[in-house]
Amino acid sequence: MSTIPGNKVAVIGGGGNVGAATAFALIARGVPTEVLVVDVVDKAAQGQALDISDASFMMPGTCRKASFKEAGQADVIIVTAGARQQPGEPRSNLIDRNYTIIKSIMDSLQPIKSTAKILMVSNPVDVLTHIAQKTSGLPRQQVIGSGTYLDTGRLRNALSEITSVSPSSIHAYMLGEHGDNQFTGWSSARIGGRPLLDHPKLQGVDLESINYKISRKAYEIIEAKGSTYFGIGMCASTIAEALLNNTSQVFPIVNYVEGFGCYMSWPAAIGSDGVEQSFDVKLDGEETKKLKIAIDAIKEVCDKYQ
Ligand code: 6V0
Repeated sequence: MSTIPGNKVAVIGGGGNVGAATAFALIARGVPTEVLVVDVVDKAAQGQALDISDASFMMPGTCRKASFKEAGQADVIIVTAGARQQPGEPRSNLIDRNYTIIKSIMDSLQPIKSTAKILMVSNPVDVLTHIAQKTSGLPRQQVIGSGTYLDTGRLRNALSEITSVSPSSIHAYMLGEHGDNQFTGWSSARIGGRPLLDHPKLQGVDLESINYKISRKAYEIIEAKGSTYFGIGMCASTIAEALLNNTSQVFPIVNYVEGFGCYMSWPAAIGSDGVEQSFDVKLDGEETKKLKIAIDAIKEVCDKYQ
């Protein structure tokens, strides 16, 4: 099939589980894009690209292996490369290993297309988004991370089971950090225009146990099958589609929040220029304390990687 101008998505680390799930989701969801699979292990990229291209014949997208140089000219560059968590390991442990990998990737992609958007997925995603922005040379607005979008999906699924309302009609966010310092914005959550916590089926429900279950879900999956990839693949492909199609959709993604002075998982509207608007979420006293803990934790690590 011929290429689709202005719709090129590169997946760096596409030879691995998350990269392949992301590339596959782009094709399976019918995003009309040319997906470029790139990996330091060339054979892994080749294998995944060939396999995914077999799934593309009835869809508008195409998939093939590509070089780092070609990926640098993509419209959206998704980075899933790097070490993953071992069973029981916190995401923050991955920083030293993945810092070196992300820096070398940004060097290999140069010169990066000036209008490209980078979507970081590798963990710890909040800090690695900061590092990708510093090392890519792109403006902050064009460098984002998948953040707590996946955790927000887990939250909405859990709330949907309790309230019997579709997850897409539950306006609640996981915020702060995609990691141990994430928290739920309960006080700002809405359902049908009403405060979520007023819903009759949520009366007497232990909210902390919902939070705990969500924050542990990745650990549970890793314990059982070694890694998580289908959910995040769907999230990354959805964010990429919003960037390509200029939809101005709001996601809880890692973006630079001026008021906090750091990258943070926070609701933002995104389109073809990257981040268009970041929102001022109302928090209660307890949530404000949790936000401060998340900001301090992210800043402490980012300060070491200026
Ligand atoms: P994986 O299956 O080991 O794949 C990683 C891939 O990266 C491999 O194919 C490597 O060859 C490749 N790679 C390593 N170094 C480079 C390099 N310099 N250039 C290009 N490719 C390279 O791991 P998996 O896919 O499971 O996880 C990848 C990353 O995603 C990890 O950091 C995970 O922690 C992270 N995840 C992030 C999630 C999120 O919500 N943000 C969710 C799940 C996993």
